[in-house]
Amino acid sequence: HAAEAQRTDLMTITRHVLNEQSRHPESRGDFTILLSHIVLGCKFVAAAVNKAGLAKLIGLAGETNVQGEEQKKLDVLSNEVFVKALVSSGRTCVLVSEENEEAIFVDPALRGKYCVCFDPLDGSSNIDCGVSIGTIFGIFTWSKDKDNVTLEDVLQPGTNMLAAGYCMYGSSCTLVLSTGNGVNGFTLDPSLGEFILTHPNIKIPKKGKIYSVNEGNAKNWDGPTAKFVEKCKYPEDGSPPRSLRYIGSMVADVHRTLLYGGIFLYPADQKSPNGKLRVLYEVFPMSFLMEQAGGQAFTGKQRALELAPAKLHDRSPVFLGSYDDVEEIKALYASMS
Ligand code: AHM
Ligand code: MG
Repeated sequence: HAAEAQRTDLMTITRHVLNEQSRHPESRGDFTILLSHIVLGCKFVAAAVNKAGLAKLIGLAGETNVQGEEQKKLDVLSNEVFVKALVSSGRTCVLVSEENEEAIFVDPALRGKYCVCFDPLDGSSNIDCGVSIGTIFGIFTWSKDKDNVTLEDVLQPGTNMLAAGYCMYGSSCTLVLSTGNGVNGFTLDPSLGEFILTHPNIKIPKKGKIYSVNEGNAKNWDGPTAKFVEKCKYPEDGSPPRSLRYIGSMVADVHRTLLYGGIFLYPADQKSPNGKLRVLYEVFPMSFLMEQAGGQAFTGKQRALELAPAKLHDRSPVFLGSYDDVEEIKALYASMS
């Protein structure tokens, strides 16, 4: 039986990206090289996460990051690995990391055209209890050349993004990637050390049965968000109520939303008028992936990818997921505000 036979023709992530690039005859393989360095970072973090308890890597490193939260040692380590891998690829010019207040400008001798925004280890409150965490990244290109690299090269609207993805360190390690031509998922085969295409051409269901939000913030929500969640629980059209799933790790919550359908929301509230999630390395990459998979991403005011961040660590509310579910929240914002 063909399906049961040992698979011998392996579609690794590198092979997949090379195939995609062959559609662009002018390409010189720079993106493939960049991606292989991102993949190296993901493999390192996957290995570190797996042995975190054993290696006594968990726990506080005694540092505080940009948002004033205590940083875990694994965050520091992951950030260092990604920064070094990206710089040494020779294909990047500016890096924006959640863990660094300032952008990192790559030494001119090592510069290439890509600008990478990333959260090396998102969902860090979940590290110590072994719940899924992830890396998120979004990629732009410089607007001029290596002698004229400025912050403006990364403060671009999300519609300019070239590629985005995340790697989830869960019960398996899965890397989901879009280079603007659909979304594909790759699972790390630990025996090979390679990401193998396991989820080709991911499309999010048009409508879902799950909503995903931190309901503990409900008392501070605005009208449309509160109304939406009430309708999830007490549907007005006779449909069954929706299930609530919330991990508190954006990568895991978005991954489930992508595969099963539904909606993930991190709305504004009275305490955080811009929500919690950061535009450049959380909202943009996930919105890009959702749109590429046939879903939508909305901020409460506009298409999320059309935001133009003014600062590196700007935040925005976000509602993303199945097309019809996001339509519903858009209609509520249109009629109630
Ligand atoms: P972090 O970057 O400090 O880890 O915070 C981002 C995480 C997301 O993964 C997740 O969606 C969100 O914070 C959960 O926040 P909350 O605990 O407020 O629900
Ligand atoms: Mg984080």
